[in-house]
Amino acid sequence: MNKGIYQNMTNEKLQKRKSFAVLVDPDKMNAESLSQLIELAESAKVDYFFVGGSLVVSDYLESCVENIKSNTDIPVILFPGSPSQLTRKADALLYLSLISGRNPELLIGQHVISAPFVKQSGLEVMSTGYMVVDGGAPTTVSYISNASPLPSDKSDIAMCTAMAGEMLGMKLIYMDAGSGARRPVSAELIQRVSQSINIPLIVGGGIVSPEQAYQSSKAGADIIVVGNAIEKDRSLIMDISNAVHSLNLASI
Ligand code: 1GP
Repeated sequence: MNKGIYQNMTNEKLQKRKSFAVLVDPDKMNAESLSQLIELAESAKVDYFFVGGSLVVSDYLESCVENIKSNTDIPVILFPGSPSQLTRKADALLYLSLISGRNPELLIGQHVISAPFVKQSGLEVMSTGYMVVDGGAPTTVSYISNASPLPSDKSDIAMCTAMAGEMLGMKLIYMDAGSGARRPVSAELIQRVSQSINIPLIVGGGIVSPEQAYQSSKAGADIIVVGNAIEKDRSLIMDISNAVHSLNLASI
């Protein structure tokens, strides 16, 4: 099993190279739509598949991961909304602690419960400071987490939260406006947070156009995540991937 995904992320960051992750929600997939998505992702040179969601109600997660694994070498990283969304069939796990909230269950409680499974799973575990930022509408993640999102105009809070996450030993920071957010995380917030940390910064939630993906990457996001928009329009995979990767041309 691939153990070098985090190493790869930090190498890319050092070289100021940007990456693109497609979020797969198993509830919204069947075998046919998934194989079409994999094909498109291969040709668009997508860097990662993230698999999961705030709430996964189908039992398709494990076979979804297996399906991706047997059809592509693009790494599969679990992005679980709860410990029930874990499978050792993936390559890596975003071990999320909701550091923007004050709900102890999501800061440490669920990790205690999942620790024995995670430890022996063989997954590459990447501790991630997860920051939910207000995206202009209540999202599933803010309801489920029972925690208020970080105000989108308070960049000082975002910056201090990310710094604290890094100093507590988190390997990644993920700023998320929530799936289907009305407003993605602003370029200003991304810029301030990225300038205050040295670990890779993942940004997602409400990104619906290549231009937004480009601006978020340019502002300092190392990995851009898109889910909803691609579910609606598959052709965006190629356009968003090109937009994000266009920033890498200078570093070749
Ligand atoms: C949500 O960051 C992800 O947790 C992606 O959001 O589905 O809005 O692209 P979208």
